[in-house]
Amino acid sequence: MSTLDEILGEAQAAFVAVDSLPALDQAKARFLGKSGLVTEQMKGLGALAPEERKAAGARINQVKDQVEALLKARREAIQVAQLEHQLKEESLDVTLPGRGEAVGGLHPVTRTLARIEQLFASIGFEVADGPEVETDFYNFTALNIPEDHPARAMHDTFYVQGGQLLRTHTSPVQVHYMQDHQPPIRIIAPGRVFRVDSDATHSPMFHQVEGLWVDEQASFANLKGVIQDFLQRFFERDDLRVRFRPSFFPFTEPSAEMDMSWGDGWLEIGGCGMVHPNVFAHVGVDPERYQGFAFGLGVERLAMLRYGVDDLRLFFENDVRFLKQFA
Ligand code: 2U9
Repeated sequence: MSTLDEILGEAQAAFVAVDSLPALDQAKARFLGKSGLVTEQMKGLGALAPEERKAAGARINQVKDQVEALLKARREAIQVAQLEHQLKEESLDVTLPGRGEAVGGLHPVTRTLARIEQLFASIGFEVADGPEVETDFYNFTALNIPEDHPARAMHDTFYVQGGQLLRTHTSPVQVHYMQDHQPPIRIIAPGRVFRVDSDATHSPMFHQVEGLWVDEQASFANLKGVIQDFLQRFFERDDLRVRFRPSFFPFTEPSAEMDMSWGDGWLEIGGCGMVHPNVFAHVGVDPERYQGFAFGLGVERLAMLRYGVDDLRLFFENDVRFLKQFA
């Protein structure tokens, strides 16, 4: 009898000593397994006298039931402890402060384009756009650029398969527009342009905004007024002045470089001129009835001057330390 009591005590101690279900199963085998301590007691019954067997068997079964009850209780206790541990590990403190929203911002070139569009819209210009992959006709021929002009060469223009090219200016937009619309025309054409050129002051992709005004009367004086109004408002300087220097472009005649006053000196800011009659002829506008002026501005250049950026490449490197200054 004392052996059975010892076995019960040992089982109790063994079950309390483990804290995982696999370890508990191992402990169970020591008592209830094929050669476990309780099972061995059962096997020993055969050696007893027949009259003793019944009472001894009943006693062993009683201990076996008690061992199983201890086992069940311990199993439940381990499961409860494991669940509590898991809940604690996975707990979520809903009172902690949030991480905050990472707010993006517009690229400085995008902001500059929006500002340009808004200022021209306020004086009646519509915004027009067109394809970036163009044909030779829209990018060159219609603009009176001769066959042997260097701009057409492979070292200046990106040609793509099928003989098309990446537009080198936004002028093709105005060509399309004049084919589709009758004067009066007042549009700006902002967008990306592409040239085989890359150094500190040239990027193979940059942005231009060109303007076109076609009507029965549209003079060089009107052109200068539009440009001066735009630049004064863009740079928020009422005293900003504009001067024209004679120049040459195939698509305008006469043509001029545009400078604006900047501190004590002058800065070149774009080009302009009266639309060449050959250009009108290519798009079916009567040059005897209509006249027009056109201009072109570099968007990155305007952005650099407005924000005080000294290297063009900063706009295209996507360094967030640079970009977040404009957010
Ligand atoms: C049509 C007729 C005429 C657009 C013009 C310029 C002069 C010019 C440069 C400014 C800086 C390009 O980005 S830049 O390097 N542009 O100097 N652009 S006149 O003339 C046109 C356009 C379309 C149908």
